[in-house]
Amino acid sequence: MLIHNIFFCFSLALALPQNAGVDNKACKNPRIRKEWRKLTDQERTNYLDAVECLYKAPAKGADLFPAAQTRHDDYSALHINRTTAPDGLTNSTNRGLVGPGIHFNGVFLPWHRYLIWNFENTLRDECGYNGTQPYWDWSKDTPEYNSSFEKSPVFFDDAFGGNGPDPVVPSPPRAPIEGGCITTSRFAQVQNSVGPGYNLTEPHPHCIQRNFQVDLANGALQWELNVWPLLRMTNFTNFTLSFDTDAGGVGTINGFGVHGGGHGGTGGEQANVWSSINDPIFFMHHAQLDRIWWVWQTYKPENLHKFGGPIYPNGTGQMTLDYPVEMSEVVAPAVPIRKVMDTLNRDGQGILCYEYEDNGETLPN
Ligand SMILES: [Cu+2]
Repeated sequence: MLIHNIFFCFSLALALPQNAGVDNKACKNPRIRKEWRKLTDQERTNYLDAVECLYKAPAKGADLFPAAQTRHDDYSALHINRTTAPDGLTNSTNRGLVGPGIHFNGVFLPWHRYLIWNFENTLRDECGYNGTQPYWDWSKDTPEYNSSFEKSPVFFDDAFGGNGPDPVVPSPPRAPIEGGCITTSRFAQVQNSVGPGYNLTEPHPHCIQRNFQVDLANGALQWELNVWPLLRMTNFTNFTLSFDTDAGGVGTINGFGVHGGGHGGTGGEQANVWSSINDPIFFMHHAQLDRIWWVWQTYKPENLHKFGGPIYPNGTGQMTLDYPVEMSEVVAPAVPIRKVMDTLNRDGQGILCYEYEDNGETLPN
């Protein structure tokens, strides 16, 4: 008992000066993010209204990325730009970045976490939304739950619309995996002007294309088969890189992890590493990926501050918590990775304040 008390006083004395004065930044009322199916009809409508609002509001970053016409384009341009330019498109006209990018490296999960946080804030600050970013637990739409990808309620007419029925898409330029324009839901009207692929210089208005790859999705997006192997990992580098490999080694689709399973399974522009963000299903999918990281961080407390991974997708370099998570001037300032590690900002040094609703998901032993 005495030992316990001494330890308690000692740790309190250590903790107090460090945290003094930053209590106001700590997260007191976290936003709770819910699965699409757990929202009420009104909550779903409110989210869709807010996203539609971004597709209609004018861009703030047209001088940064001349192709951007809408506020949603600001976000798409940001993702395209940070994904870095293909060879030959790195000139100043299109602000083509070279460098490690934001996929297949250490910053992948923190970057997309911070992106979604800013997107959620923009929906709330600029489109009158008072809810949170929902997530799509696609594992519920696989044979594991006696369902199948294309039957997901996210693809309903009153949600994000369905498949692209006509796989032939005319010019302007196409995504690498072509698909048809979606014809259902309010998003059938959307015209995105940045992309497809790496296009930031001139508006190329185009529809949201999809091209479902049902077998790929059903094989790559099961919870116990594909997510449990991730959750069992004890090393962050292995954990994050395994979002893009067949982590279990037993999945039916070799080489596709849960990240590519959602993108490639939806197909069309969603399969484009640069401009997948043009499809509103992007944020639903990436919120689920962020949630998997959150589950990993919370069900074993020692995982909360674990971080690592290469700087470059080819495996070179070592990222640290000081590496910047960079947005664009019309979205949010850059922050070091350490500030987006804890969604509940328990040390008062971070910026986030949300968590995911516990929906009774099973966890590996
Ligand atoms: Cu991305």
